[in-house]
Amino acid sequence: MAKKIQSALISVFYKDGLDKIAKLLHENDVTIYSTGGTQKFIEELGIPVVAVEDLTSYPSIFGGRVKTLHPKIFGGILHRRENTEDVKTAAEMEIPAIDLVIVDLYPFEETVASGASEDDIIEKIDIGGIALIRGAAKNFQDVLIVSSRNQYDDVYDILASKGCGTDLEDRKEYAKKAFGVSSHYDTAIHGYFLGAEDAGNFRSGTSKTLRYGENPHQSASFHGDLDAMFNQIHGKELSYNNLVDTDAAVRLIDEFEDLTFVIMKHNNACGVATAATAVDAYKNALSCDPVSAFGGVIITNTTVDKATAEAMHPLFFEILVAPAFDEDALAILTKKKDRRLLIRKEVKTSKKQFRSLLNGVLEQDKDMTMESGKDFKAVTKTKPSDSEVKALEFALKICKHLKSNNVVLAKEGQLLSCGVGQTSRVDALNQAIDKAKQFGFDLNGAVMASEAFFPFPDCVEIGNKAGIKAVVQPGGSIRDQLSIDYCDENGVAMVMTGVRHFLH
Ligand code: 93A
Repeated sequence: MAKKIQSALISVFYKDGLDKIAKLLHENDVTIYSTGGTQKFIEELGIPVVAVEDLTSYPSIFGGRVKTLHPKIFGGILHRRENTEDVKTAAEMEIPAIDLVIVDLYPFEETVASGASEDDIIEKIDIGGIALIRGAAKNFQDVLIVSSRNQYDDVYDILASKGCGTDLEDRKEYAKKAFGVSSHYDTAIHGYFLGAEDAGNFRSGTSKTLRYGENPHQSASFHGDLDAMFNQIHGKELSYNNLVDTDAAVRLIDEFEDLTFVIMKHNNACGVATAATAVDAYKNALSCDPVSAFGGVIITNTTVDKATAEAMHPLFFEILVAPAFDEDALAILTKKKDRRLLIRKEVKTSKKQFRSLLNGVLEQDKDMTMESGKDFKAVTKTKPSDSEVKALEFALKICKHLKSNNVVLAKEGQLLSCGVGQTSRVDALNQAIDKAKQFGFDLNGAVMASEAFFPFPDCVEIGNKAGIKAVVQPGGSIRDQLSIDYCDENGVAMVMTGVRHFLH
């Protein structure tokens, strides 16, 4: 049997949509208690309201900071209707039973997103409202909690169909939603205090529904603040896969200070080059693997000029991210309507990384270290030349951002080929050598980088036979000496970094 609601407390920030429910309650003789602004709104509908102040005999004080925080309110919500002691105390203290609580919290996240001052943001931390939500949800045995304006329509339907009554099942369901609302709200506040770098922007940003997930049958959404990072000036909305690729692209390009172009495909680089001009960097990046570049994501750390846009225009690519675009470059690039063009803004991102798995979430620090020539420990008789050191530094930066197991083959300023995501390092190397040959690169004098140690000397041997003359790897295998011995016997220079860069 549905339990008829006798009295309700309504305190909402956004009043829109409240009229239907308020009228229904009034038609069913429900006593409505309410706070200042909400009271005014309901009274203007011609519905009588008891002011919270009249119930508590206490005014709203401190600019509204304390308005519902009173035992008559919380006692009315929390006393157990089946407990004779509770009912007796409520009667003695003239505490009325409140059976329905409708709250719409101060818009904390919207206020943060609007760029408001800290004082304004702090004022939008709802205290009374969150306590009402938690109190009413705790006492779901007796009370129905409506904790967001998004719930008005569904709650209206329930109440209308049950003569303004509710079942325990309804009340428990809405208690569950209420704790979801309160936990999201407090997490957003926590995120604000932590700051974006520590928390991950998703904790304080907004949620955006994506067209679909990794595949069309998967629904998906993004939680965070993309607008803070990018200004999309052209093209379709970013998809789930676009976001994943863009993230990988951003991480890789951020390794480079020199003028660089990166082409990403399915989270891995299929072209990276550093050059004196943007157009050369682009062309060299594309030449690495023009087949994979089809449908890829391109990112650069320099302004895209007309010459580069002309070189790029024939390629079908999903996204181009750059710090700026020249007007005449834009005129060319915007000729294809679906192509997404993003201006990247200078914004710090989270130092943390999260991944959902099993029945939980993994959290770790992002891989923020990068070794340069001064960290290289030469372990072979042959030492790398200055230009080989530069090529090794370049190769290692790419290596760090490819799926394990990977091997990178490069020369100074240009990725020649890579093998990625293989279950053995030998497979990764063979893949890299095959691809380099496929696209016409001569590996003589090229360098090789590996994100983790060589467990056997086979990689240095295969690499050397393909023309590799210098190698960087972290070292740390119990069989390191076998790889070193091979290099010494064959005049290959090898350096170790001591730092592994797995990426899974
Ligand atoms: O400042 S508060 O945290 N102090 C309170 O005691 C309190 N009680 C309700 N904010 C409080 N509320 C919030 O006021 C509600 O969550 C709602 O968002 C808003 C409704 O105020 P009004 O009816 O005056 O527009």
